[in-house]
Amino acid sequence: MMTLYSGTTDPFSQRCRIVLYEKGMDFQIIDVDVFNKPEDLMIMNPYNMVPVLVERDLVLYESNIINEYIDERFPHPQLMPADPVMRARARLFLHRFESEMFCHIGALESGVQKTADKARLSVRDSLTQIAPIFAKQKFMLNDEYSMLDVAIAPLLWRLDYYDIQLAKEAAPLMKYAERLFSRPAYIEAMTAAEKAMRK
Ligand SMILES: N[C@@H](CCC(=O)N[C@@H](CS)C(=O)NCC(=O)O)C(=O)O
Repeated sequence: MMTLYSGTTDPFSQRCRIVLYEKGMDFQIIDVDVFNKPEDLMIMNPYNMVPVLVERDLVLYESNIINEYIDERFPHPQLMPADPVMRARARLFLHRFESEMFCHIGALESGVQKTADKARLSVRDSLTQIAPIFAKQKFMLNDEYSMLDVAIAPLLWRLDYYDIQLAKEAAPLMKYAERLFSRPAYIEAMTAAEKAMRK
């Protein structure tokens, strides 16, 4: 059975919880207090961060790497596209999410006003840029739910929590976000602390 070491408010861990619930197989989740990390976390992940996935002698870290492994190990429903061209496009999107948006999570959570304000503007601009996609299609890659939707959902959930305000042009993005938030696996994968982030 797979075991996920997961932070209860951590957007990266939430990504992995979503995939585990989408797959509907047996797994165990161990909640990690990121302010009081267990000593063995450093042994499992040299960066001493969550999420970490353990399955027998396999130990993985990095949310997107964990999620691709779960997707290949339990192929139904498949979250990475089967077609190599679409798969490559999906990986490029995942890379861009990290370098344009998720790289700002630390700053948004830093409690340092100036740093957080700069991060808010960058995230807002990146999200505004992708908003028009949803006037044409249901999900990030096409009309099918995919790993890209999993990867971005935790950030969309935290927009109010991070005090990121989007302009009116981003309305299609928020409609899309509601579609993601209403999925049964999304709801099941949320911790109590995450539920409390958004009214
Ligand atoms: N790129 C990593 C990021 C993981 C990450 O930032 N984890 C944070 C979550 S709060 C963490 O464990 N921080 C603990 C620390 O920095 O001490 C991923 O995708 O898994």
